[in-house]
Amino acid sequence: MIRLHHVPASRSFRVLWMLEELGLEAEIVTYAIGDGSLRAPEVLALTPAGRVPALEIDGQALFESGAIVEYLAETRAEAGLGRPVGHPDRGRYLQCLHFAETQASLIENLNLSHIFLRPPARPSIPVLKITTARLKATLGALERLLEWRDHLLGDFSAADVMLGFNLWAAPRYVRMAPFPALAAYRDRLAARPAFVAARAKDGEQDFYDREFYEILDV
Ligand SMILES: N[C@@H](CCC(=O)N[C@@H](CS)C(=O)NCC(=O)O)C(=O)O
Repeated sequence: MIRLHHVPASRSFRVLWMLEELGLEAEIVTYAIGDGSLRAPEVLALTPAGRVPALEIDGQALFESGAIVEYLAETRAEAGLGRPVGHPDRGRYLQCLHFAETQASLIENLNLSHIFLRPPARPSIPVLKITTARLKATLGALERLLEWRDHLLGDFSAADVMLGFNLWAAPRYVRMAPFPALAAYRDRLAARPAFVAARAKDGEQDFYDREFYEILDV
């Protein structure tokens, strides 16, 4: 039995997508951010910071999307989505897996400032500007990489699941026109049957209520 603890359109989508790439069936338990469901004791027993994803698999419960994606790639190695020790792309593979969370933590900070902060609390405009510029810089780095290859390491890998997922959230905060290679890459990922299957199981997100969030300097 595999059970995924999931919030639609959140980082747990990476695991949902990865499970589909591997052809693994899972029960999905869905939560919402902000309704307290992620703070229930039985959830905290699986994921102590009350965050998703958590994955029950192989007789254990794992949290941290990067660790789970890497674990799945390693333990289901026949699918070829990992880059094992000794593989020439091993270093760049690990770098991409971890860079995904550098980028996602910038998106998370922007989510907090733009969406989750409630009056009378007010976001800091300089912090918003710096965080947005940093997110843009990470997108620029990926754009340069993907100008001359179809996927981060050439062929599709688990690193694309980790980083590719971010491309559905980053455009809420950064205009994507300067990043045509990223747009084409996102289209390639979206066309994967496993991505389509994961989207069908994902559920509707309920935190973004705008296509794009401007920094309102008021
Ligand atoms: N580094 C962690 C971050 C997990 C995380 O922050 N997940 C968010 C959703 S994207 C969450 O569960 N937030 C719930 C909350 O902050 O209450 C991972 O990659 O799994």
